[in-house]
Amino acid sequence: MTKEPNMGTGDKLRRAATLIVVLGWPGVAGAASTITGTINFNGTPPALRPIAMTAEPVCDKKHAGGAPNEALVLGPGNSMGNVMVYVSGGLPAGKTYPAPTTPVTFNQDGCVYKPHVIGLMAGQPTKILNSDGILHNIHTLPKVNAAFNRGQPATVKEMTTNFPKAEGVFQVKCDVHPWMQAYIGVFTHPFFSVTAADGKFTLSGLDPGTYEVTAWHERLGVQKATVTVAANETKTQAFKFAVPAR
Ligand SMILES: [Cu+2]
Repeated sequence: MTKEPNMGTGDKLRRAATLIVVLGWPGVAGAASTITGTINFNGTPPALRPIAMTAEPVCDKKHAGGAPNEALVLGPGNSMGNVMVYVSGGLPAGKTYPAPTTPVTFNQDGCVYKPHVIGLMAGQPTKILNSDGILHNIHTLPKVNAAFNRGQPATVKEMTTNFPKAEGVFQVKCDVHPWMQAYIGVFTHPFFSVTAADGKFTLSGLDPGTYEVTAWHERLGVQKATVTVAANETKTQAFKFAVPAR
């Protein structure tokens, strides 16, 4: 047994600092690589009709001219929104990533789920809001996690749940309003990103390594790429989706 003789706090701190410099700080130093890029639609996009909500006047009133169909959201140059981009392979074995305690929130507003595509971490609290003042029924259709199927009457503004297990993207629907659909992906790591209409995604804080990156779209399927990043490097990876040939 060794005892440190007469080691003051300052000495201990200096020694600890030296050890950190020498040994590195596992899990922090080195995890500074980034994969970024843009998702685009290739070809002539189909015209999607707005969603008719006349069956629910409260919601219909919130959408002058009909609610946009979010199954295909395009930006300038046919950049694509609502694509879930995530690391699907290659993370360091045994490394774990704590789930945030900050809840992910999704709202039912104008009989539309906001956001339409949601990425969250396993165990992360999830808040379900009802801004419509009418009955909705949230019904998740997972394969791994337990299904959540609960009515949310006008009086209940907020419910909370969580999805304890990692699972690829699954659908959420409303049993009252058949046009209401959203999609949830549950991850055990924070390397996922849902594109806005500008199609841009960023996966940052990665260790150097070779990763499989998946881009998922509700109608146009899945694209995969293999991307290698060195320490502190940023690599760009584009994805293009098209309507599959018949
Ligand atoms: Cu509803």
